[in-house]
This record gives sequence, C-alpha cells and structure tokens, in this order.
Amino acid sequence: MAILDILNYPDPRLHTVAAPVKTVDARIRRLVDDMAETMYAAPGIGLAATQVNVHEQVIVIDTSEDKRDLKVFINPRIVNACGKQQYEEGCLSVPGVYETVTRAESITVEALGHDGQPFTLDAEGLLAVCIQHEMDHLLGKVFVEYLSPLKQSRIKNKMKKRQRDR
Ligand code: GNR
Ligand code: NI
Repeated sequence: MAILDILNYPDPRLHTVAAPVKTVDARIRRLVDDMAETMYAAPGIGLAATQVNVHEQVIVIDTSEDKRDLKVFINPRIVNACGKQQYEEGCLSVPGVYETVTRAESITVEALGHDGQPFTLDAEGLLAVCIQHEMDHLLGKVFVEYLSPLKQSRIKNKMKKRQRDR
C-alpha cells in the first residue's frame, strides 16, 4: 500500500469531472487500498479519487469511532434525498478551513463495492454529509464553492499564501 499526495485547493485539477469506472479490477482495488491508507493517515473521514489526482468515480469513507468500518463507493448515484441539515465541514484539500454547509439530511445511494458488487445504502447525519461531500469532489466541486464569493476569495488567498510560505 502507499500514501498518496493530496491536491490542495485552489489546484485546478480539483475541478476535473471523474469518469465512471468500467471494471473493478486489480488496478481499482489497489487504488481503493491506497486511498484508504491515505485517508486513515491524514487523518480524515473520507477521500475522493479526485483529491489524489485520479479522475475516476471512487470514494472511501469511514465515519466510525474505531476506524474499522471502511466503506467503498464506486460509480455512486444518489437515488433519493430528503430533508436538510447544516454541518461544519472540513476538507483534506482545504486544510484548516471549517465552514457550515447545508445538505440533504438523508439520502439513498447506489454504488459498486470494492468487489464490484452493486449495493444500496440509506445514510443520514454525518455519513450522508460525507457521501455528498465526496460525490461533489467527483463532480469537480470543493465545499468552499457553497460559500459567498468574498469567503471563497479569502480562502484562496490564505491557501496561496500558505503555499508560498512553505
Ligand atoms: O475528513 C473530513 N472531514 C469532514 C468533516 C465534515 C464534513 C466533511 C468531511 S470530509 C473530510 C475529508 C475530505 O476532504 N474528503 O473529501
Ligand atoms: Ni474533501
């Protein structure tokens, strides 16, 4: 396994739209393993392939306390969404920035698992937030794009300054 480099906002590659996975083969299973290792090491509760500069529809999530409940979503689709919730979100691609975002409270998602088998999952609360956050990454969208233009430009400047100072 390997820890992968995570792209930092405002890297334009974060705006790439991910293509569907054609077959869940050894290459995809290795990507899933490396993404899981990268997510746990960060540490984070989710990671989209977009963030490691692979533009295919692959997501890993583990919102559990004990970090022993890895969930893998390949080619995910939200087939139902209801309600609204606000959550203070963060992102491994925008380190140090936490802002409140409004998303659906509960969703039903269809996807393929790490073994390529289709499954359906009902999610609510933090897991639902995380799935929606990761699916946005696959569409090339970062959570700060829900904020006002003023906040977005402040965050961009903060990130660019930090990259200069490193
Ligand atoms: O680690 C993460 N925490 C988090 C907290 C609130 C809402 C969403 C997230 S996802 C984030 C990891 C990440 O950037 N995934 O894309
Ligand atoms: Ni993120």
